[in-house]
Formats: sequence, structure tokens, C-alpha cells
Amino acid sequence: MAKITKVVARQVFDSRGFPTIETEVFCRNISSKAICPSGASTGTYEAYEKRDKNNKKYLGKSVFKAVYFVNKIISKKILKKNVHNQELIDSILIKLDGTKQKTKLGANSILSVSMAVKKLSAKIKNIPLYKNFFIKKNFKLPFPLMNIINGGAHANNGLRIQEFMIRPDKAKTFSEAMNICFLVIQNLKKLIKYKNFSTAVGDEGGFAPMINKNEDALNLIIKSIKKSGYVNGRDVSICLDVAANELYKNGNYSIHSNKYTSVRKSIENYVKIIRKFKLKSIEDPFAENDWKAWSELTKRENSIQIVGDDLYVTNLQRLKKGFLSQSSNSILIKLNQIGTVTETLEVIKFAQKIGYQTIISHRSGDSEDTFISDLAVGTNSSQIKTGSLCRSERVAKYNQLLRIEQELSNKNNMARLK
Ligand code: 2PG
Ligand code: MG
Repeated sequence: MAKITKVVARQVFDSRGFPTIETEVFCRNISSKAICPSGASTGTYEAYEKRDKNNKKYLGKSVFKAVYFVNKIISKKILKKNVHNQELIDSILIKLDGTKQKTKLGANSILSVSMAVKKLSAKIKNIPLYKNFFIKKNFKLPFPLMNIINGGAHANNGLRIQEFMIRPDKAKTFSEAMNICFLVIQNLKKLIKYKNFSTAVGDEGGFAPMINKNEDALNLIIKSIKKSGYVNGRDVSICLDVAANELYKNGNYSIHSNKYTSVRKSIENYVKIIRKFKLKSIEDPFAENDWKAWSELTKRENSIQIVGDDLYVTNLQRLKKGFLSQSSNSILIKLNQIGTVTETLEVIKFAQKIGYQTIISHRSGDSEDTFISDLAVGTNSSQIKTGSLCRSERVAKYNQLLRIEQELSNKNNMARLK
């Protein structure tokens, strides 16, 4: 049995330059470490992120308390436990916290431990991390959902919609998928320059030009796809994350313009842009409690991917509720929304059982940690959302997938899209 011999946490920084927690778990002289990511457009039902609100030195953003919890409380409880028994270790962490949203110890402290344990277990078994999840053979690579224009809470340009993404649907290999995205991004950059807008990027590495109309962003993408020699809606599809929690007020939404409109009108506008721009996927089209609006849109547009992110917050109970009311047909998976690897895997398995597409996702505040790349392959998730081909914390995830692809060395290695 490989016993945990030491657990050490520390404060490091994420891609926004905000403090976050890294935990290193040891089995004698072998160790693995994991860094917790952090969101900007978070759902109310997400697990709690512990920050030192009263510490002025880091403007309330430091995580020294979370670090202390790992070093002084969590470590004692998992010492001498079998590193390969992830479920046992995660259940100890869950019990030790004892709250519904992990408010006592913080999901950030808990998750950094949970992920580090999973990595260490793979290292000791001498297998790559992606082979340490529930898929054991016929590994497939996920399609990248590449966020090439940033808006909403991830940029300061006034675009209502948070993420404008492309998905290279016809790619036969992951490297080909990356090649297609690369070309579209380079053509988009040229176009943005030509229009005299800034090519500065947002939190997830996509461009953040000073435009404020959704349709202007969509038109720029359409042109770039064409310029790259691809057909929109066939070779490359446009996908959105509306993050509608941020655009909701008293039953109305300001998705399609600054003006607030009813759910009915918002759906009509969605239908229009789905047709006009051949959209293939929309994430968080409505707010996290507006189950009825979700079901109506899903019923109407079931042939495209409707993705629950803030709606489900990687929480099994919320996913089951959504399944019963047919709120969507896909789910976004974020480890830190729920706080342990075991609970995340449970949600992925259930989602796949009910026929939902599982999309593994980064957070807007992320790091060099590439855990999610292996998670996507090891759970046969059809897609990964991890920003643009820009900013090292995003590129690191893609590079890890390229390494996995090379190791698997099979042709036609892409996961199946619905
Ligand atoms: C989202 C995420 C990631 P954040 O809304 O899907 O793109 O953003 O991490 O800010 O919640
Ligand atoms: Mg989202």
C-alpha cells in the first residue's frame, strides 16, 4: 500500500495574478502538486472558495486560511491513507468539512488536495494521469471549444456575451483541430487589426476588441473562418457561452442588446442568431434558476448543444433536476464548482449515462496545471473548453493534449460529437 506521508500547501498565483492555493502530496520521496483555479462569473450554487476577506495586503484575495486548513487540519486526517483510494480520501475531506457548499474548509483547499492525490496515485502506478480515471482503453481526444473573442465578465469591451468560441468539427485528429483553430485565430487577428481595433486579449486569451454588438463579433468570426478556407457550420462551428446569470434582472435579460427583454423575446432572438450564424452550441443561455426558460429553449432547439454551466455547477442533484425537466442536453464540468475529484467523476458518469455531452472546462482564473486535459481524455468527454491559443495557462492544456495524442499514436483519435 502506498501511504500518504506528507501534505504541504502554499499560496501561489493564478493567471489573473490573484492568489490561489497549491497543494503537494507526498508518498515518501515522491510527490505531486495541484493548483486550484478560480472563476469570475460564478454560479450561486458553486462550492465555496475560501479567501481571507479581511487581509488588506492582498485586497481580501489571499488564501492563507485555506493553506492553513490543509497544513494543519486536512493533512492530519489523510496521513497514512492509501493514495490509490481516492474515494476514501475524498469522503474524508467531505466529512471533515461537513457543509453543503464546503464553506468550512473551502472548496479550494479541498480540491487542491484531491487533485494532487489523483496525480500522485498515477505517478506511483507509473501510468499517465489520463489512464487513472474510469476509461481504460480506446482513448479519444476532445474537440477544443476555443474561445477566440472575450466579452462579458472576462473583458471590458461591452460585449454582452462572455465567450465566442469555435469548434473544428471536421478535424480527424487533435493536431488537425489545433491547426484549424490556429488559422482562424491568425486570420481573426489580421481582420481586427485591419479594422483598427486593438488585438489585446481578455482573461481567457481571446481577443477583446472594443466592439459591443454580439453580431459584430459573430461577423468577424464568420469572415475569419471563410478566410481560412473553411465552411462555417460544417468544418468549423461557432459556439457561445452567454453566461446569462450576469445579464438577468427581474425575469428579463439583456443578452441581445442593452435593453432587457422577456424570455419569449430572448428565445426568438436566440433562434434568429442560431439560424443566421449556424450556431452549434450555447452555454448558459438563461440564468441559474430559470429552469422553465431553459426547458423551452432546449425543446425548441434540441438539435444544437445546450450546455448547463452555472445551472448545474457540476452538482449531481442539480443535474438530476435538469434531467427531469429536460433543461439542456449537455453539461460543463468544472472541478472547483463541486470540490473533489470523486464527486466530479460521479457527475460525468451520470451525465454520460443520460446521454449528455460532457465538456471539461478551465476557469477564467487558471494556472499552468493541466489536470483537466487528462481528465477530458480519461473520461471520454467529447469537448474541452480551455480558452484561446494564447496565454500560457490556456496553451499548457492544449500542449498536454498534444503530448497525449502523440503517446496514443492512433489515427482518427477524436471523440464523437453528437
Ligand atoms: C465559464 C467560465 C470559464 P468563469 O463561465 O464557463 O470559461 O468562466 O471561470 O469566469 O466562471
Ligand atoms: Mg460558462
